[in-house]
Amino acid sequence: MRHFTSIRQLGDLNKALAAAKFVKENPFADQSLGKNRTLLMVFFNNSLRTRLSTQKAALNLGMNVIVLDVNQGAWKLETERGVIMDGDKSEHLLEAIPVMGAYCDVIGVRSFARFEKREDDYQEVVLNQFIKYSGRPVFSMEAATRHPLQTFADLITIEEYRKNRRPKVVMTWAPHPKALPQAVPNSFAEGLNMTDYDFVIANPEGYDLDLEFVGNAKVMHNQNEALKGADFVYAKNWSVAEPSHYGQVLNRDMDWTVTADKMALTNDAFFMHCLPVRRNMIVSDDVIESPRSLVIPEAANRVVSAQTVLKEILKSL
Ligand code: AN0
Ligand code: CP
Repeated sequence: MRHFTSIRQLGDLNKALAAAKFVKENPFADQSLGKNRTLLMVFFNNSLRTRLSTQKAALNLGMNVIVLDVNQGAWKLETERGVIMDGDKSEHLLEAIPVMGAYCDVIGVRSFARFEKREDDYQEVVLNQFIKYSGRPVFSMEAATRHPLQTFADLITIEEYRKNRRPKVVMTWAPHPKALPQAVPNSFAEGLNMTDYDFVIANPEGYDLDLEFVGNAKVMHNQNEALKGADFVYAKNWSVAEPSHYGQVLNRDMDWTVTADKMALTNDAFFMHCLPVRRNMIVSDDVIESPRSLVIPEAANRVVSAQTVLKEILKSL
């Protein structure tokens, strides 16, 4: 594997889960693989988990790590070609990317949806420029439409906790005060479509995800119905995906918050969320603090997912 921008690039999911299990049980088995190799992590947006877990994963593989927060201390970057640069942006991404590539062997990029033009977001303009101009393997640390390292960690977590071969997994929309990208739910749906689990997406009318990601999932607009018999409840907010209201917040219905009453409808389900989460908007205090909440082991598995992917990329160098 050279670039990693979608969970589909893992290929055979069972093999990838087995590789992840090996990495989790033997975190220092490949300490020489990354010797004298440098990872550059470029953040256009904030991060806690991705920043720390990916750095830890790289250190476990013996790599050196450089982190660049583009909005803190670097030059403001223009991303559009053809613009007369007479504004506040001092440097163009088209120079900055190959320069970054000159200082490292592998690049991780976090660049969220900007909600300016849906086309630009859904064509992953920024991430693809890194692939085209850096000359290095590039992996996504959450881009405009996908968050594959998160999805891989989610799939590893479900694999560890599932009690039956075909668990019912319900991804439910939940309210949030600000517009959030569709990257996490798109990517989770893409990943669940690689399994044969019973996969249901629950969201209010107007919040359906792009069909490219929904795949074979059953989409329901009644959360209570969807939750019945669930083994895993995966909560997430996202803004409107459809072109006519792209990136807007049309619904803040607190009846979609995942509470103990909602969890009582399930088959004693585990609760999952990628974090960061707003308590008592997305999920109530008692649910996230309950013994059925997997949010901490799920976050811990981010090291495993990043290390498994980085290991494959290093092997391709
Ligand atoms: C981001 C999102 O929803 O995509 C990152 C999640 C990993 N969340 C926020 O911006 C709060
Ligand atoms: N889940 C996740 O990617 O968290 P961060 O935004 O803190 O990296």
